Amino acid sequence: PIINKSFEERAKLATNPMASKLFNLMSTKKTNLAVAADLTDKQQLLDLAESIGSEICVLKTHVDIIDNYDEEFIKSLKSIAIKHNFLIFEDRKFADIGNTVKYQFENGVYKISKWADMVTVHGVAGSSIIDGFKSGLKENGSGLLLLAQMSSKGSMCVGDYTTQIIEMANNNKEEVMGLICQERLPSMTDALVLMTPGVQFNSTGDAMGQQYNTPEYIIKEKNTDVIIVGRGIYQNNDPKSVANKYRTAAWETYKSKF
Ligand code: 5FU
Repeated sequence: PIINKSFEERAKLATNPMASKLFNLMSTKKTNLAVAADLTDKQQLLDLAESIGSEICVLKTHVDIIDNYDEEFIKSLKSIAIKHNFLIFEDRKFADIGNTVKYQFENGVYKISKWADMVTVHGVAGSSIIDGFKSGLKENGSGLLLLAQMSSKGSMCVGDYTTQIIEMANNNKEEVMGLICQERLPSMTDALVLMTPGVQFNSTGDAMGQQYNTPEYIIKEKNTDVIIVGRGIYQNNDPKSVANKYRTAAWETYKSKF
């Protein structure tokens, strides 16, 4: 059986600085809810961040879906993140060779390395992709989240591939802060933060392959650390109060494991 350690204890085991920061933040703020803020208008996204900021540990962005993006948006988001004490996660899903992802991380319109506390990375190109992040990660002590599994129907991140991604994480302890996964597997160490998308109370999926589980099922039965909720929160007409419901469900389930 898996013996659970608290987020506070795991902050001390973490080898990436952002993993340690996130474990401590969850422990003190008492929330393991991340919100996927998939809005295409910058003001709507900032309004959402302001309204739910007190409930979350992490706000996840897809910066390239914002129609009216500008650098002011990042400044505003940063100040809301500081005010409400949450981290910013850009779900870029980098997947190219090391030399290219270095440019994609540090350059271009978004200059993600300047503001993201964490970013997602696919391991399909092999572990040398991590070399492309080394300089950029040092700018802010940020962390990588490797995609070990996906929530979507027919995902090919399964089996031996998943096993090799976990190995990649264990072999790159300074850069990798955690995994995106659907379940805790025995080889996933306590130093890694396990984050799970595909979470909603009242739906089992969408028309484009997304599959949902409840917060309780993910935290208790699948034993991961953080739930990532998108449409379940931002499409509700009272995002703040529904965010509080997800927060409470995820936090109470986490606490019930001790
Ligand atoms: F890595 C993954 C994954 O396996 N499934 C996901 O759904 C990432 N996601 C992201 O989580 C996806 O890009 C969305 O931003 C979010 C889920 O949003 P939803 O509205 O809760 O379905």
